[in-house]
Amino acid sequence: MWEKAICPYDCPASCGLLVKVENGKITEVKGDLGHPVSRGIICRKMKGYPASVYHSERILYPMRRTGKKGEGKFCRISWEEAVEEISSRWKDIIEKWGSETILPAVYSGVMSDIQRNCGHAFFNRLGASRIVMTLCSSAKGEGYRQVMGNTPSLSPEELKDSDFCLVWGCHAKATRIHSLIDRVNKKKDKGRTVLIDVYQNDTASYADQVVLIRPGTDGMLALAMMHVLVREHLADEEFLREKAQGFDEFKETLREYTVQKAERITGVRADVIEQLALEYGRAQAPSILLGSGNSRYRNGAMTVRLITLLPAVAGAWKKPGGGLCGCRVTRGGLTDLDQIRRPDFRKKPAKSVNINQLAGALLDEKDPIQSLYVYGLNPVDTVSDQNALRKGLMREDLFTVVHERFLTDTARYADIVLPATFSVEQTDIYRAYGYPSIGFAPKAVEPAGECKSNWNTFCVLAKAMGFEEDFFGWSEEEMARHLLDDPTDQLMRAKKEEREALREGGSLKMPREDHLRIETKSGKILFVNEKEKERMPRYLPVEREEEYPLHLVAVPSEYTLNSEFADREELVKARGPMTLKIHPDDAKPRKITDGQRIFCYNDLARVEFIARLTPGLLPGTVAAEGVYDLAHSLNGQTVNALHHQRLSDCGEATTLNDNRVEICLAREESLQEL
Ligand SMILES: Nc1nc2c(c(=O)[nH]1)N[C@H]1C(S)=C(S)[C@@H](COP(=O)(O)OP(=O)(O)OC[C@H]3O[C@@H](n4cnc5c(=O)[nH]c(N)nc54)[C@H](O)[C@@H]3O)O[C@H]1N2
Ligand SMILES: Nc1nc2c(c(=O)[nH]1)N[C@H]1C(S)=C(S)[C@@H](COP(=O)(O)OP(=O)(O)OC[C@H]3O[C@@H](n4cnc5c(=O)[nH]c(N)nc54)[C@H](O)[C@@H]3O)O[C@H]1N2
Ligand code: SF4
Ligand SMILES: [Mo]
Repeated sequence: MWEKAICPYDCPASCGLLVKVENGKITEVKGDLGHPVSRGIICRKMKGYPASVYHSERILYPMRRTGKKGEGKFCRISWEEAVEEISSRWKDIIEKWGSETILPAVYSGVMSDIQRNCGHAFFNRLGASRIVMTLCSSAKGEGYRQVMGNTPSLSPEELKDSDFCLVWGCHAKATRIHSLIDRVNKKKDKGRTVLIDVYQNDTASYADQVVLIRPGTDGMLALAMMHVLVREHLADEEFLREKAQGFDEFKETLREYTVQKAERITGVRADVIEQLALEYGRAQAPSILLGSGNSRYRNGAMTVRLITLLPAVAGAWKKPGGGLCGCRVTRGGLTDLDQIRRPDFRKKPAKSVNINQLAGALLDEKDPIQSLYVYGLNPVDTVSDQNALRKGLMREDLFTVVHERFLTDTARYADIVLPATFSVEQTDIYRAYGYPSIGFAPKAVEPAGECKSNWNTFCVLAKAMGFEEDFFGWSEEEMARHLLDDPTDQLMRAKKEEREALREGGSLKMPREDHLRIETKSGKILFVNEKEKERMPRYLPVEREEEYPLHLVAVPSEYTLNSEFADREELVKARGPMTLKIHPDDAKPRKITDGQRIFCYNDLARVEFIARLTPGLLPGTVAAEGVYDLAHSLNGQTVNALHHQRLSDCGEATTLNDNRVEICLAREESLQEL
């Protein structure tokens, strides 16, 4: 029997799946042709999902640590013992130090509404500290918002109508295959696609032109393009008069951003900038598919703010297919997350910890965290400053609970490990973040072993903590019903019959948005924003720590998804060992050749990689693809050990692409056979 399911991972499309159920287990997975966004196309990672769900190393019951922290030695215990130990330790901690010394840590392991958000209700009720969830793209969201407010950006499906598309800081082949298909299908007829990236990733083969740029300098490129548009009278004066605010004042500041100045900063040749600007300005409906790569910098929000101004200058939004794609896709939420997060359960304000500074928080002796509860997150592999984070997790006095599916690098530090379910074993609502689409999928099979979903785990913990709210007595099916029975204004825009059908399982797509209804207070696109610290957008350079001459960026891998799928041998094998892409001009003076083992280092760490020499990036840039686990590292650390805990200019976001490093040979022998 084939059942409808939806992919739970942190990917823009939330693909529709069909799972074959035999004897209470899923045995096959394929794309759901009826899904309005993914239309049957899914990635190879999810085609092999049954191998992950029934993997021999999956955690099937609660465990207590028997070895040292980090060592990975555990013994089986019952759920009753686990819950008793957690609740009695927490009651003790609350009495001695207060509830704020308990910190939950969650991010994007599971993206469906209930399972991702239900922990907030529990920890609000507990009075725990809050985790600020800005590990991904909050600087990008903030930069866009400062110009466009809540105006929805393009849905990727609209890109087919664009005759000139800039794929900007986006490895779409790995992370947005459907958006790329939406674009490329049209490209056969007319219209060019240009990739602007710091390295020639595999998306390049879908582009007509690749523009390589120095990391963190895209704001300067956008300014120089706008300089050319104004100089060549390609700015859409009529559109700007009607729809924008502050353009005349902003226009004056563009004088200094010449293409020659931009060449010195960005590394992109002046004539290429000129050509890009002219092509963009002369296109009928120019579009930008914006990834998050260039927002993960100390100037990330400003970079995105400047890129967001480009389509306004060109009046691109008024043409079908013109505008910017890759930011928020609907005006408001398709579900009301407060119904799951229950901010009303919190009795008084609590301190908050930024997820990118988790390491610092765990090592803070003045205000120590006594207990950490990790779920849907694998911070040892995905968060910055890996070595400091591991040092924090080693603290003997820190009571750590990890709710997981595998004994990840983080779970190895836990005092108690709880077994988590896979998506096909839980009921949930799935909103795609890259498309205006929403789906509902009841669980297809019962949980393996003694695994429990996040929702069911928090319900059990709530009971043990003596919480009496009815909410913690609901089943996840009841929670889903509450959400679907009380649709948001946004969801009400969907056709009635489609909303009805959603309750039975499946997905719907929202009607196309009117991008000309600008959702700022004044109803105008904001060139100048009086509410911001930087009222006038301008180029903000990222500081360079001169002792380290190279810039390191960390980019996604096609074979894995953040730290997920490390369990799948075929994917890990296809991905290969940890490599660092280096330009030959940087390798030569350091006597580094292709395939050698090298160290990449800065003041935080010394991480070993295999050197991959390529002309596909500018000299001065090095790039590491993929999130590796420590077992697949070369010297027990990964690229995240080289990332500082610094935050972006606005949005308190990660700056994981903003690292200065040096490289040197690790050993003489070549390891080309790897
Ligand atoms: N070097 C480098 N670092 C990165 C990135 C990069 O590209 N390169 N990307 C960054 C980005 S954009 C992001 S969003 C973050 C993501 O970082 P994380 O939020 O850590 O995301 P994942 O690695 O996807 O998942 C974390 C864990 O959630 C577990 N999990 C999955 N489903 C469930 C569930 O239902 N319940 C529970 N309890 N656990 C579950 C998985 O087993 C997995 O171990 O990483 C960031 N870090
Ligand atoms: N296969 C796979 N799919 C994924 C993920 C994965 O790890 N693997 N991760 C998921 C997650 S959590 C997310 S957030 C999404 C989206 O993931 P994003 O992080 O938005 O990744 P992309 O936008 O695809 O790729 C980032 C691109 O930005 C480039 N870049 C870095 N710095 C700069 C810069 O300064 N300027 C320019 N122009 N480019 C720069 C990098 O080289 C890279 O090609 O993908 C999701 N899908
Ligand atoms: S991981 Fe991404 S591309 Fe693959 S099935 Fe899931 S949503 Fe689709
Ligand atoms: Mo992300």
